[in-house]
Amino acid sequence: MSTEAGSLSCEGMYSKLIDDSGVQGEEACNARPPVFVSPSTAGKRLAHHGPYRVATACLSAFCLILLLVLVAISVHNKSSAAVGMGQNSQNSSSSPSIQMQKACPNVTSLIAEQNRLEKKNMELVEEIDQLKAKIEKLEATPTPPPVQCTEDWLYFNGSCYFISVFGRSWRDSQKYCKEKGGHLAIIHTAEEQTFLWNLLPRGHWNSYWFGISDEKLEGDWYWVDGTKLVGGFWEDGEPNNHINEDCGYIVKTEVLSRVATKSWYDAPCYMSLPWICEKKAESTSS
Ligand SMILES: [Ca+2]
Ligand SMILES: [Ca+2]
Repeated sequence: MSTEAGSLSCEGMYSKLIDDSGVQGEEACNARPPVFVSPSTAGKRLAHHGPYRVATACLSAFCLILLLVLVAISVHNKSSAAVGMGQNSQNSSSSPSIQMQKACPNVTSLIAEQNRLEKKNMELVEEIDQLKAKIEKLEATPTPPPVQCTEDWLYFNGSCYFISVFGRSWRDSQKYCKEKGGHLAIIHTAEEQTFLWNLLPRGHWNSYWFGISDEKLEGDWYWVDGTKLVGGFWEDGEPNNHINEDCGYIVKTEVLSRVATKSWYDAPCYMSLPWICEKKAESTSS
């Protein structure tokens, strides 16, 4: 009985020693007489110390969780910073090269365009110089006064020409032209010959006196201004003086193969033919 009572006393005491120092357990059990602690008293003591323990445990757990959260945030921030720095460093290292790669084609095309524009500019400068030289040459050349022809007279290269629609003898034709201030046409160039030829209408044998004759000496053809004929635009086989033909005329037929530079014939001067007058074009300033 005494042993069981001692055990019970020690159990009650151990319950008490949970709150007190554990060192005192054995000594108290051996040195002091066993003291009975009622369950109500022990419950009061436990109720008195329990909330502190729970609060301490909760506070510790909370602190631990908070510490873990802080550590996690710190680690995350460091990782993000490291990644950001890595990206920045990568961007900073790759951006110039990428930009260079993108910029290089543009630079090449710009250089090519610049070269093209410089070449074009040189051509334009050269053209401007040529135009300036032409302008200086034109300004140095005296401008002929403007000329005009009276009604029914047509202008070509400083002369006015009249083509009649009725016929007269060669001599009367020359008289008509002199009365108008001119003479029968004197034709020195192929251009002048072609100009007059183009004015003439086509016909079976359309014939027009012009200012040439060999009345003074057969075979020696002279213009009405007294100058000797050089060359001429005779048809093949003309002049042939076939029936004492001493005056020259131009023929334009309907044969399209005929040409202006082979259209002169000689005929008797008394024949009645239309004629071509020529006179110097008048200046409008006079
Ligand atoms: Ca003749
Ligand atoms: Ca003839």
